[in-house]
Amino acid sequence: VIQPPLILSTWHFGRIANRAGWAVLSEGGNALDAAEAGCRAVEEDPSVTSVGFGGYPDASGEVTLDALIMAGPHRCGAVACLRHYLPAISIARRVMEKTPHVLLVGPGAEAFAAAEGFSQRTLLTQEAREAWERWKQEHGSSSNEKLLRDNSPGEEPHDTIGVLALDAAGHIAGGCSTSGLPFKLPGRVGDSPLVGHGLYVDPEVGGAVGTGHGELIMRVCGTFLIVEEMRRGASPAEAIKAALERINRQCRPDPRQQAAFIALRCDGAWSAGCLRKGFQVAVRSATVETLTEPHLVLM
Ligand code: SD4
Repeated sequence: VIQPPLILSTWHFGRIANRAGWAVLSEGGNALDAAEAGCRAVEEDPSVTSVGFGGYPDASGEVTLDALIMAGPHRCGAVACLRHYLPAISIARRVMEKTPHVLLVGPGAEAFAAAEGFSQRTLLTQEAREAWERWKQEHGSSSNEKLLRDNSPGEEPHDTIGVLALDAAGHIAGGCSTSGLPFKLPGRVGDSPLVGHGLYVDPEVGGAVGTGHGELIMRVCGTFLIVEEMRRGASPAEAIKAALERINRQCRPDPRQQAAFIALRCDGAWSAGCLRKGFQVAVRSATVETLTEPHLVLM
């Protein structure tokens, strides 16, 4: 248990998110603003090739973004398959605040972003284009079926920024943002923009965020499952273990596929776990600033 305020973020670039989010929390700001600021900082960083600007494109060379922000069942918004606009997390927040909807996709999400005053950006960097061209030379003539098999993330970067924040007033919020699996089939949407899959937050209980192979997480409503386990009294570690075991038992992950979760209860108790080694979580509070291994590696 860590005394709030506190912020947790996925992967090594979670430190970038935590720096931005902590600037909000340490000034007395709220958890929702911290989660948004954290995701936005990683989206704007071109060196992160799995999120926002600089993210790897889909099989057709188009960068498409998925993002969700959530403070509770009555406060959530998302975009999926969003092209040409940043920050996806802030556009998701506008969906939450300015529309009666939860999720906007593709051209509709882009028209909404434009109407909200966001300007078009080029999301594909030179590095990402070159990576796509290399991939295309190897796989370009493959059938869709083969593509689906081959674009499982091996050593390719494929990591979502996922943030959970708890502010000094005890409010919890989360955000997640990704360009999805690299070289995915056009139109593919992952777990990240879907409530209860890539992210779930319940102000009565806590929150959870997922990363890794979205198809694994989506098949079990991964983060909803974790929050419901915590509602029934499971610790964050036990709740994550239940979700990872469910994935392992029912989704038949192949040896290259990862799934990882962070869970945070409203009292500041937290945990992280993953199917296989490689996942890290960044933690920041008034007394802690660290990038650490998860408590559980299932296999
Ligand atoms: C997705 N879960 O689109 C995201 C990508 C990710 O580590 O987090 N990879 O499937």
